[in-house]
Formats: sequence, structure tokens, C-alpha cells
Amino acid sequence: MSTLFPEYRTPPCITRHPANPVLTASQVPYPSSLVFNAGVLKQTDRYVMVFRNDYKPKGQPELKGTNLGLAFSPDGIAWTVEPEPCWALRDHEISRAYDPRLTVIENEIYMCFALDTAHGVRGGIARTTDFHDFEILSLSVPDNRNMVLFPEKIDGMYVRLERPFPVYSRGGRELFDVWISRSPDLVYWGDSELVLGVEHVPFANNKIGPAAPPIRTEDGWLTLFHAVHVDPTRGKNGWEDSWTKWYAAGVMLLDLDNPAIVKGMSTSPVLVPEARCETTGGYRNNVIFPTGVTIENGGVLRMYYGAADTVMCVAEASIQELVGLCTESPVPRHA
Ligand code: BMA
Repeated sequence: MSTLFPEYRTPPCITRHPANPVLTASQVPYPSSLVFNAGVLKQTDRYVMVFRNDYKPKGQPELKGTNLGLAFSPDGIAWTVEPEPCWALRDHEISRAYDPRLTVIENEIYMCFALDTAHGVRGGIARTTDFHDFEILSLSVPDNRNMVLFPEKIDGMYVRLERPFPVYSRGGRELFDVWISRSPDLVYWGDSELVLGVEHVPFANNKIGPAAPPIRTEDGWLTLFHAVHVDPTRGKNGWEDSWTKWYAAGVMLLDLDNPAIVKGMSTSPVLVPEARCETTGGYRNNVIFPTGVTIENGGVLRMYYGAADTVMCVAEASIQELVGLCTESPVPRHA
């Protein structure tokens, strides 16, 4: 059980899968130390996962490399990893691509990803048909990441949530929010608006960010986000040198016609680090980082999340119950 925040518990309507963790580095047939933050899609006859794979190059003690791995599953729980990574970007400017999110829009498969470059972190969107060739459609200016695409156009436009990091203008510290942008073609992005400020999330004091692609419900776009709390008195936790942050998942409901409007939000987190693989023995303990969702029979939302930046886990909840948690509208609308 979480000891960091006794006041926050994963609500009873969320069930962790008994098979957790559903994917670990030991299942990967190439160098792999950490397997986490995966985009997931449910196709007609299979589930597809593109996961972040951090590894130590041969003979080196430090984590130095990141690539993206590809796995398939008949049920979304038992995964088989393909023999080779599916994507690795590295040149004089780019050090890695990571944290993929997958969305299908009008039968095309898109992957959002973060790109670490010598000149800052960029958010990218690529199109693929086979999860091997990725055609990059757009890359943001730095610093931006955690992009997720809505699964359909809204008012004729593609829409994404994103998380810029305006350090300079926010007092020189991390204090980051969820934004929305729109595009006619997935290449040119604009019409940007603030969706949710970190100050509107009672369980975050550091930063928040989009998690998995939103799903349409009658009441609005059901949207997961991650929320980060920092307490300088908290001890280091995990085998990374200095990790003290706490990451939980929150849920909100965005207006169907104008998803810049938060119709409601749960005032407590919906997934709190509590299970052993989330709190103990990981690279960065106490991290829940959802990056994929699928819709299952009986109106169930399956949530895929990186746990402790080390393994992939799954939790499920009734979509109706999640919608029911989004009771309060936290954001005063500006004129
Ligand atoms: C974020 C990203 C994620 C990571 C998370 C927790 O800033 O780097 O990839 O899972 O921190 O470490």
C-alpha cells in the first residue's frame, strides 16, 4: 500500500489485473532493462503494443539507450515481443524517441512520441501501417511532449492534447499544464488553448500531462492524465540516483464539441502507486504513467500504464463509473 499519500487510494471501482506486470524486460529478446510507457491498440484479431525500451549498451553499467519495441497479444494481457526493436532514432541532433501513444483516426494509425534533441524536447506525430516504417508528419518546437490524438476529427479538425514546459515564464521551475491544439492536416498545429492547469488538480503540485488518447462517451471525452507531486523532504526512492517524485493518474471529462472545456474531473486520483511493482524495486518507484487505453466488453476501459518506469501494467474500470467520478468542473473559464 502507498505510504506517501495515505489520503489517496485507488478507488474500489478500479481493478488491477492479476497478471501484472503484463510486460517486463525479461520478455524482450534484445538488450532491455526497463519496459514502460507503451502505446496500445486493439485491432480486429489482436492487440498491438509499442513500448519504450531503455537499455544498457553491452558492457556498460549505465542506462544509455532507448528504442521502441513492438509486441502482439491475442488478449491484451499475454504479450509476445517481436525479435527486433521497431524504431530507434539517433543522430548528431536526436538522442532518442520515447513514450509512444497510438491512435486510429479514419482507419489510419498514428503514433505520438517525444523526441529528445540537442536543442530541447520535441513532440512528434508519425503515421504507420506496419509499425516498422514511421512517416513523421510533424515535430513541435521545444519544449513539448506527452501528445495524444483524439480518435476522430472534431469540427473538421484533428485535435491533440499536449504538455509544453514553459520553465522560463513560470518562475524557473516545473509547473506544467495540459494544453490543446488543432490541425487541418496533422502537420500544421495551432488554435492552442489551456485545458487544465496544474493548480486545478488537488493531488499535483508540480506538473500534469495528457496520458492516453481520450475516448468518446455520451457525457464527454473521458480523458486520463498524469499528475505529479513533489515533496523535497521525501527520501530517494528507486535505483535511479535521486528520484523523489510521485506520479498518479487522474481522470477528466472534456466537452464533446469543444474539448478545451473540462466538464468535470475527479478530485482524487484514480490510480495511485500502491502495488508492489509500482512502489518497490523499480528504477523510479511511485510512478504510474498511463499511455494507452482499450475498450473492452461490457463497457470496460482497460488502462495500460508504465509502473515505476520499469514494467507495463494493466487496470480496468467500468467506463460509466469513471464518468461518474468526474463530478466537479475545476477550471474557471476565461472570457
Ligand atoms: C516524465 C517522462 C516519462 C517518465 C516520467 C516518470 O517526465 O520522462 O517518460 O515515465 O517522467 O519518470
